[in-house]
Amino acid sequence: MNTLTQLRFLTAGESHGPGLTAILEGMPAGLGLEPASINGDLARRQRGFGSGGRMRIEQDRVRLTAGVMNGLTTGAPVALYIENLDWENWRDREVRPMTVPRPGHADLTGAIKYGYRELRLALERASARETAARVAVGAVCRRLLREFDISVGSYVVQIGHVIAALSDDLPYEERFALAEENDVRCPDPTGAQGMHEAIRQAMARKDTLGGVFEVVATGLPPGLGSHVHWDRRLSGRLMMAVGSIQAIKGVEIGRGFENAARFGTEVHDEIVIDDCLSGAGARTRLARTSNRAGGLEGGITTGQPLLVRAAMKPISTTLTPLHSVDLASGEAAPTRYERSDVCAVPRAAVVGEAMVAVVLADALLEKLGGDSLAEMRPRFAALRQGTLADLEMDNVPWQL
Ligand code: EPS
Repeated sequence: MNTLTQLRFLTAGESHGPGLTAILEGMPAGLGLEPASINGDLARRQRGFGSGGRMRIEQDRVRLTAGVMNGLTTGAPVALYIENLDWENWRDREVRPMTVPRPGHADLTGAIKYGYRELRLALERASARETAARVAVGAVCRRLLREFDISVGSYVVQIGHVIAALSDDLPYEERFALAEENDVRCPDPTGAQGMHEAIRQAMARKDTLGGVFEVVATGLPPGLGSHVHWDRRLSGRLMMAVGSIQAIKGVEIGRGFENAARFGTEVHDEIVIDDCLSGAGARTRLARTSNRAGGLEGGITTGQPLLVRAAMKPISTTLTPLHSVDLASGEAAPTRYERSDVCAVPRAAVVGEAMVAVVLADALLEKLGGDSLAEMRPRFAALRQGTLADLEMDNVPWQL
């Protein structure tokens, strides 16, 4: 099962085991790759108000153990390893049996599927600890995108009932920068205060909170993805990748759900001639008056910013017990608290960036081909950009 066409990546590792392993296959040769650029994203994933005690234990750092020589990718699989510092607290320890499944976690469904006789076996792999490995892989893909001036950022727009007030005029790069300045990753300072307070209240009432984040990619060329087959549409590929993140329950491209309540004439991004570029020597370009489609039409990039929005459910490990059943006794039993987070939306946004970066790097490789960065560059420069000159029409009668 894979939504990628050129790249492949696997992760392995348990939440409280020795560490996380990832292998990324299909990266072209010649890409400069230092652990520092990956560690920056790993650190960003660890920040955020609402985390439990675990984030005070971990200090995620990557070890690049294959596919990079002399600071450059070789085209061979890139192997990445992140140590779990918490392992020291678990190894050789007698672990308390876990027999009461938490509603919302994979405890029960995992045990039904795999026949586990101990629920922790499901928890260990279902845990969002695995997202550290995804962020490491995403950071490598982001390095490739950056070579073509494509950037991917994110910010939080809702936590619980608190919704950020963001002006449509606020440029994405500014949103990304503002999001780095507070512990809920929200570009609206007032909204950020409200979100921080909402998480604090959830802590006080021994509960958890979800929310919504946006991931935006800028600098994309038009023409990535395809309309010709269901599994080649970039919209679906992005939705699967982001929807596969732990606790994500809804993914939309642009304002998908909001647009569903509007007339078509209020939704579609009208096509105009960009006069700024016309005149002697310049090629006339087509432009849009809005970007409600979120940068994709027919499952293909339009060249406008690509916007993916994701809804995260409240974390299922709650300090206030929920009704469940003790599978050992067969009796009704309250859930027992396991150390966990109160709100992970600010951190999930960084994971969303990683998954979007992987899908976009894959789509770029699909479009350009190439075993090395050097082969990709001239092909990128030759891509159609949606100028009138690029789109000559036959304009004669024809037959299907
Ligand atoms: C998680 C539970 C918590 C989180 C963990 C995801 O871990 P622990 O049970 O060790 O306290 O902190 O996330 C991470 C370790 C991480 O790196 O993001 C869960 O049950 O999903």
